[in-house]
Amino acid sequence: HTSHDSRSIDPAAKEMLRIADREGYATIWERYEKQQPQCSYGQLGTCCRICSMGPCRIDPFGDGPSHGVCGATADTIVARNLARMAAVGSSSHSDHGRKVALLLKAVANGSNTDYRIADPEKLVAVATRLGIPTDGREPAAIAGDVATVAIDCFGNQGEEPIVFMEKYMPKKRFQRLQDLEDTLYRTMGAKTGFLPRAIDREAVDILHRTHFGCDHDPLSLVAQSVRCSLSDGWGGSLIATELQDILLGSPTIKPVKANLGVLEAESVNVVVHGHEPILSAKVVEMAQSAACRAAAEAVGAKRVNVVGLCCTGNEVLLRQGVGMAGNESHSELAIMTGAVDAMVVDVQCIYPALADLASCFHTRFITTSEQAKIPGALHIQFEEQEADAIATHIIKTAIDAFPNRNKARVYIPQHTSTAIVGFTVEEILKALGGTPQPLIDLIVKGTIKGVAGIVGCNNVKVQQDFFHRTLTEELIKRDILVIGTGCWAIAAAKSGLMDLPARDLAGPGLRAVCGQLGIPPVLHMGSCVDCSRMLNLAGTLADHLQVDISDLPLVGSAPEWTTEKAVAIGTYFVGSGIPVHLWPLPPILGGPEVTKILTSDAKDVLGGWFFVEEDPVVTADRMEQIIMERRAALGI
Ligand code: NFS
Repeated sequence: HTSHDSRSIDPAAKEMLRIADREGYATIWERYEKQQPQCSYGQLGTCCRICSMGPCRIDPFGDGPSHGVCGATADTIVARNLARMAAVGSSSHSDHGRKVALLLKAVANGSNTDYRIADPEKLVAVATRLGIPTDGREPAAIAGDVATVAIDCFGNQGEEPIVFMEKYMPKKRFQRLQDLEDTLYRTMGAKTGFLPRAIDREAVDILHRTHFGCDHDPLSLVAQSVRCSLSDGWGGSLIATELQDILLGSPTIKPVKANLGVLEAESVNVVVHGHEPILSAKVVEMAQSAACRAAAEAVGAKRVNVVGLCCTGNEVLLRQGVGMAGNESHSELAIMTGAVDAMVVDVQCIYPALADLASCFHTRFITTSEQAKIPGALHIQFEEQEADAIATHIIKTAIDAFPNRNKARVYIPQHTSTAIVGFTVEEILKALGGTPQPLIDLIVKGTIKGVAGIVGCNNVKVQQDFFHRTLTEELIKRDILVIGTGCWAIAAAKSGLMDLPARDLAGPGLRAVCGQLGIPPVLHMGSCVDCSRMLNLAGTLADHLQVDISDLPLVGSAPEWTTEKAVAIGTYFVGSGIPVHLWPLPPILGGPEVTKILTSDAKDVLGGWFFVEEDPVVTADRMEQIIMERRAALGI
């Protein structure tokens, strides 16, 4: 075994890993060791399994074959694999968004009465942005129109760009992408689009063009990856965020607790894990019902304590102030506490290993989506039109499990940190007095040098939270405001970086600003679909200054990234004009041309590009350097 300390920097994780070793529970870390050495062709992206003449592998050192059986080069293979990752990642975010759009439609036409329009103000704001009339109209009528526009973004068969992108993307960026299409058409004679036509279409386009014998041109494959990813960031994810705010309420700034210490020895503990707050928000709501409270008391529990993991945890954290049990690598550790009565999951980022692990305990591991079934789990299908009843049934299942809890095996590591969360664009603007101008002034003066957006997961190849925490600390030290989402945000919350005293870790400029505004130096903007909030913030600044996003001192990072969704996010940041750092290595280095396009050519074409770096301090240096170069170009 590697030592506990090399697996995680989180104190709660270290305690739980000691128990895992003692009890012999398998973990991601242990299974990772058993996978060594991992395939280097896979790491470089140069294995192809697309047709049955393969699988083919291209030797990166030039010793073996240089072409697949069909003649595909390393660059073709790498670009196709990358495009498929972008398509899967975009589809995951966007399919989530689709469900929210369909639910808004159902609420608007009265066919769903378990949900309601929780934030009419946000509804009017979204409708206004989309050019939908609101004056004197009933919320349901407006909501119906908003839902129709959103649904149309998925399946429209026209050639014009999707409406949400057109209405939300800052003008200069939209123009640049449009001009780019014309330029590439003129110079390459190729029809290469960057503006997505429909969300579903761009993903299907990738499935088609990466079929045997279609697109073999690395540039064209990368361009379509960008278009598909943009349909996620300015389409599917944006729709998820905006419509969830309408249906579930917009997040507000509030303090919460983060880490495994949010589990309660005396209560029925329900962990919601996955991504869709349509489910998790209901579980939180129903846990407070008189019936559930009475049922919990009847089995001798203090109450039903719902806590979150991963992005659905972020959703209920932001809106309902629910405690956060942890990020991706915490999911097994939560069950090992022996204090989880039910873990309720929907879609995405759920280890199948959780089913086996839960069976070592009294824990009910409950799947709820037909898109994410897991052998060994108890499946309770979630249906939006019976949301209240099904959420109640789920909680009762947890309550029924509570008496089977073996108290002698319960160990809850007593670690929590306070985090101030809920920094949506609306809340940031409110804190600034209603306009982005004060933030712009601070950046112009250099009090804040720029803004870094950090996203992404945990990855067993990186000590858990180490890169997230070190990079974040290094950036705020350099007077760079850090914003972000996803499992990074959970890492930051657990590390105390989202609490007010963390301002003492910031440079003098940022520290003063935090003191003045009463905010932490590191801002939680939400779940991974809420990366759209970061795009929106960037867009708000760009439009206010009448510049492109790529002119602004902004930079992104996905340290500890794991999933295909992270590929989509990184790619739509780049396509939106934001340079993005990545670690671990993306599986592209076996394709020299693809690597050059993404790390160098993209700079001129899109204004955003990728760079790879293993050391967090060097990463912070490079991010600062990018910010300083952009400041210089703006003459500030
Ligand atoms: Ni984002 Fe969020 Fe976490 Fe990674 Fe998964 S939960 S959607 S993909 S692992 S940050």
